[in-house]
Amino acid sequence: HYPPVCNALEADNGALRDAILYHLQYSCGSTKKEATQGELARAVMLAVRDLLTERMLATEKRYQQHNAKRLYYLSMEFHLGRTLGNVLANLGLTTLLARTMEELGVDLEEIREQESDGALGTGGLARLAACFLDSLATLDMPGFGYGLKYQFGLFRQELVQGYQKELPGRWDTEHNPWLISRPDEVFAIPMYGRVEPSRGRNNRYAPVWQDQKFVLGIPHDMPIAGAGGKTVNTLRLFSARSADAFDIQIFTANDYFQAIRHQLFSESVSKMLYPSDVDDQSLEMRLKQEYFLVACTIQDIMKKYLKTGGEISNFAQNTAIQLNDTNPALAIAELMRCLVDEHQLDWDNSWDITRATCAYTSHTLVPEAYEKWPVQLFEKVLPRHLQIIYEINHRFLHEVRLRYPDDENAPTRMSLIEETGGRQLNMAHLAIIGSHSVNGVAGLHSQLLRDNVFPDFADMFPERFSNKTNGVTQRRWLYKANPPLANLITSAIGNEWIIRAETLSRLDEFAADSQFQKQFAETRNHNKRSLADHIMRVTGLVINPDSLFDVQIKRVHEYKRQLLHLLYIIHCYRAIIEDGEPPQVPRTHIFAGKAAPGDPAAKLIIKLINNIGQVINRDTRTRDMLKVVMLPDFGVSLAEKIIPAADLSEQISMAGTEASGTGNMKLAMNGALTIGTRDGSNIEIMEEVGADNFFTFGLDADTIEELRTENSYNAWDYYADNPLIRRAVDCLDSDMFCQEEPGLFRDIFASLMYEGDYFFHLADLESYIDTQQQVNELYTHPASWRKKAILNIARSGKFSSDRTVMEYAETIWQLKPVV
Ligand code: 26M
Repeated sequence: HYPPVCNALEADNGALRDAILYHLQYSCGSTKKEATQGELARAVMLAVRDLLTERMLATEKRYQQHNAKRLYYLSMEFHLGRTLGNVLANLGLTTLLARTMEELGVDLEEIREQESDGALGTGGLARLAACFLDSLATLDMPGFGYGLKYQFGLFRQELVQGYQKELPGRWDTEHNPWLISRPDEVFAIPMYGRVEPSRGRNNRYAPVWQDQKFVLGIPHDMPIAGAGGKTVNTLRLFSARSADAFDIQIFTANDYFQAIRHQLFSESVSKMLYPSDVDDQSLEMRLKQEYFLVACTIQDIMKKYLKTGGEISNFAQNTAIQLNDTNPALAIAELMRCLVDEHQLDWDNSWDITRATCAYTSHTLVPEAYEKWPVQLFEKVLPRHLQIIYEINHRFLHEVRLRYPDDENAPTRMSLIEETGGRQLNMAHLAIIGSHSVNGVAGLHSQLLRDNVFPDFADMFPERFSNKTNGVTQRRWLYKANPPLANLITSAIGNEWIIRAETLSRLDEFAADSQFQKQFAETRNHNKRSLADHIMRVTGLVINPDSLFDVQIKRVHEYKRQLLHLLYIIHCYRAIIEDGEPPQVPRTHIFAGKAAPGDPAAKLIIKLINNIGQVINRDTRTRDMLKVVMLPDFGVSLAEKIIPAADLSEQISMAGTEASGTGNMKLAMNGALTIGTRDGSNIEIMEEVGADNFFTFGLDADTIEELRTENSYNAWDYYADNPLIRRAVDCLDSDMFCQEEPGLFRDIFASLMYEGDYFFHLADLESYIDTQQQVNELYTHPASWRKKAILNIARSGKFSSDRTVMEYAETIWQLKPVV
């Protein structure tokens, strides 16, 4: 069973209080009387951090004693959210701290609200990485995150007159109490320069990379505590510093401005997170960032490995590197450079080691998301790495020709270098060739990777390809985010589910129990009231807490089809005002999500959500039957507020576009019912919870593929055949929702009707409306609804990231718990 942690502290109440007061005085230079909320929060976090630091050191010692194999999870993004509440939950300190703060006369909730989200990421890939770190530590596995310490993480979103406005995020990386900076462990990272051929030892060809510029990488460690608090791993984030700042000479050399300029140039490398889903102009900076992460990481791994007495030849037996999408795929070239140039290993040995070490996960089916680097740019920044990539390619294409002698196009299709449209490096090809494992993140996604995206590679290396369906940590997303429900679950089945999510299945027998249902409904009502209060505070809008809460919370992107949801809302609105047909149940539609700053289509969708809300919310004819809310600044903390209050989870991407989805899992785990297409992990959620307990609709991926190849989707057919569809879509051509800015949404109308609509909205709209009708129907039978909701929780065990991480550990990393 889940151990009640930190028993010692529980007994020794005074210790935590003393530690907080100590830090208030000596770390914040303040007193209890004078301290601001911010200073109190800092003192609390530092006191808690001390507990983590002890465990972190003990954990490292344990790993060294066991000479344990280590996993390095390389990711350009980690979306951590707040840390304090999560640490308290995992260490079992929540009650003790609450009591301590009460004694000190401080409101713990206010202190917790002081912490801002660590949002060093844009979307699902970044949050998945954070869930994996939680699971690795909980499973006592030596798994370490490696990323960048951006000065500016993801932008903060405000809504100004319904438009997204981007502001700097609030996460303070400079004075962050969780981060332990280690300036003494600095790494020097070379870039630019040129390669000179020369003869090394034994007359061996030994190219020399010369005249490089150096950027320094400083590591900062964030302790990652697992449940129970026995294991505390780290997330290591690098920040960039100028090499010259450490070289006093340049400042005394009378070239002050030159020195400062060089400093700015270097430090810009970790300045900000690029919203990855946008083609931007700053390609060169992005390339430097990706390389900087990879180079710091490989140096660090190698240094640690050698320091603990490891032999280079055994490197892969002791080290696993997981590449979180292609962003860190350069690790393959950098590891080769390190082995060949710095450790003078021969090529074949180096290549075997590299491939045995690295593994690659793809997270998308969006074609634009597959990274390609212009060869020219690459050559300028990383001349030695380009040579290495040419050599890898040369040898690989030789294999391809031997293997497919009759397929003369195979080498062109599979090459690392694309010759069409300007020479470009294909990073996915590098990742596949240089890894022993390639995986997708849900069953359908992995199949589509094999069949459609990388068919040549799947044919040549079938054993490399596998599926690892995503998961989420139930500790943050249920235990911490939803205490009323978590307590109810524990009172029914005990608390083992916190570390063994599959035991949630014990709830199955409570699904029809009227007493349990009643208590479940109470938790839901409580959460819905809290969310209604929050909505009131943030937007000024009064919503009906007894209405059905219908939520769509995720990045705003055309493929996720927020527009489909909006067309349904418009349909409902017109049915009320024109047909006098109020819906069977009152609904509140709750949206939240950010658009990429460089994605005008997504930004216009945000404006449309807000305008539809404006019009509908103040139309007295809808009374409290229909409301539309958009909450600003979606992120982990807002998700933690919305998810526990959701009745219905919208997962309506066009089939074949959402790699997996993880919000769908969080919502199901909290007892929301899903309305979803047969896409990503929706398919597996439906399999687990049962088709009776899931609302599915729309075309499947095969049918969509067919329509596309036959070129037979025609939006006008659906428009002509169904007057309700026409009535809804026509609103976008009119100024119904943009009286003040006439014609504002005509581009959306055009994208749906004239431009072939890549996302086939209208093909699924009728089926979606019908299914929403079934949702209403069911909601009028509370007992049936609750039973299905409880069954969703009971059968969500598969979607714990503990399960996912165990699968990676067994089949890709060969990683074992170290206890
Ligand atoms: C890039 C350029 C232009 C347009 C879009 C992109 C782009 C799209 C997706 C870039 C990156 C993208 O994916 C990153 C990501 O977060 N993917 C998500 O990963 C999650 C974890 O595996 C999955 O659950 C989500 O389905 C997937 O979208």
